Amino acid sequence: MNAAKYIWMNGKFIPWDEAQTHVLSHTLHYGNGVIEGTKAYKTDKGYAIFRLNEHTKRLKESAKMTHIKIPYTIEEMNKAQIELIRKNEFSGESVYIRPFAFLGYGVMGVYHVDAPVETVMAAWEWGAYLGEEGLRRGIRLKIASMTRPSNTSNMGKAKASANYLNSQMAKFEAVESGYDEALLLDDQGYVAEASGACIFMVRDGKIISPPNDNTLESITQKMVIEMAEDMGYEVIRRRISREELYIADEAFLTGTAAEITPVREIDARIIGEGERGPITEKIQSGYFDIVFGRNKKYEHYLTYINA
Ligand code: PPE
Repeated sequence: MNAAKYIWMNGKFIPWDEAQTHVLSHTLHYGNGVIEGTKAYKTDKGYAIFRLNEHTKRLKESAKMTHIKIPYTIEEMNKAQIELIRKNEFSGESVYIRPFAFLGYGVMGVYHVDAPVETVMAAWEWGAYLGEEGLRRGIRLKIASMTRPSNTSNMGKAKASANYLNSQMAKFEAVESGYDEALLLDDQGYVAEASGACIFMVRDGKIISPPNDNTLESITQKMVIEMAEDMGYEVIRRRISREELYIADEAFLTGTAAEITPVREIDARIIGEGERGPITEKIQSGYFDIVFGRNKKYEHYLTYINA
């Protein structure tokens, strides 16, 4: 990964290499940690963080769900992220921000509430999540043999570290099988989400994405829906089964890291023409216009770090 200069840890900026934790940290053993993934883009007016407050709020909400008491307010954490981008003096087109909270050292055993809470904001330059070529040509998806954990056994709306074991196993299976990314079904067999992104399909000019019944409440998904409706498309939230995806005209993934990544193949079925579809292309360029500050209408979603 691309190291940066500073990391914000428990209220202070410290050199990147000094942001350390004990090997007996609670989260390393039992997996209760919460993360965010936020992105800053280099606009004409300097770096701007996209939908900062919503990401920070979701971190707080994930922590509430998994019962981690983050001792900082949303405002304090927003400020830390703005300062983090300034202090690190990045130069790339975009910067990924990873705010997170985990349980530190001092308590062993599953009962977690007495473990100390560590709060961290880190940022680094991270290129295209599924590759530059994936953004242009589309990626190949494999439906994983494992499903998303059901709502009776996990909390899919918490962006909790523990949920990423499921994502990791699915991703590993997909990559081992020669695909780029994994798509997970829910425990009822309906399409849920990819290992680290949401999914949309296009059929007969309509844009369709599953409800968040068994997925993260994705901020990029919300952005795409608002933008697509403004462009005049009909957007439908409803359950999708796997065979319907196979015959979609277009499909694409959405996420902070994945941005808008076209899907050209799913389980050896070519989607549409096997390339980035025309509606996908419009959504993708519309999204980049928003995050790079080229669309005034959505500028309220940007927090300029030099403002
Ligand atoms: N579902 C999952 C499981 C997920 O991890 C993400 C984001 C999304 C949906 C999309 O959410 P949003 O970013 O709010 O639109 N995945 C993050 C982590 C990726 C990683 O590998 O790390 C991200 O995109 O930042």
